[in-house]
Amino acid sequence: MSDMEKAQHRKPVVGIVMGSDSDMPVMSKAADVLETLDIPFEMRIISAHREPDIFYEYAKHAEEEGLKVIIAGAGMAAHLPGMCAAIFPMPVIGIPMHTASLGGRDSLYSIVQMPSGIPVATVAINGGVNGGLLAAKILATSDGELLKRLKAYSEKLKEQVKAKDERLHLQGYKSYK
Ligand code: RP5
Repeated sequence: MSDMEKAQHRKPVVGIVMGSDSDMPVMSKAADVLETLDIPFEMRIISAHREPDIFYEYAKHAEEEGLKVIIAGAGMAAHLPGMCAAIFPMPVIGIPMHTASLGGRDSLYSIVQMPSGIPVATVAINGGVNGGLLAAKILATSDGELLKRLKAYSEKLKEQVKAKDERLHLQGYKSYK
């Protein structure tokens, strides 16, 4: 089996779940981060409201399936992350979706305002990248190799900003592209 095939067959340790396929543009950013950092993940579309029975089975069995972190994204009355946290015993990261009617404040408040005892680590509205990174950082607390990859990722961000600053210096702000 080639290295690529082996990687594809590794058991997922992160579950990415979203309430609707309309959440995909944001949730795919979390997936891209995990892929970049070589973390095996699975992705599901499961609605806590529209199919509560299927949702319950997912959350109930996530631990025995080997998941260590769940990243849950939802919009409007966004109960998916909180209900994952109520059932799954390990960390749940919530990603509130931007919404047309209330600008995502509905999703944000639904996800962040959890009652004591049931935390959801909530990132920014549409914060797909940070959702993925936070999951990686949680896993890196017990994985030195992953921590090295995360440090390299941060270094790359720093280099990108430095390059922009240099371009600004060379081009001046009027012709900065
Ligand atoms: C939530 O309702 C989903 O997470 C989505 O953000 C929102 C709207 O869903 P659709 O009507 O686009 O399927 O459950």
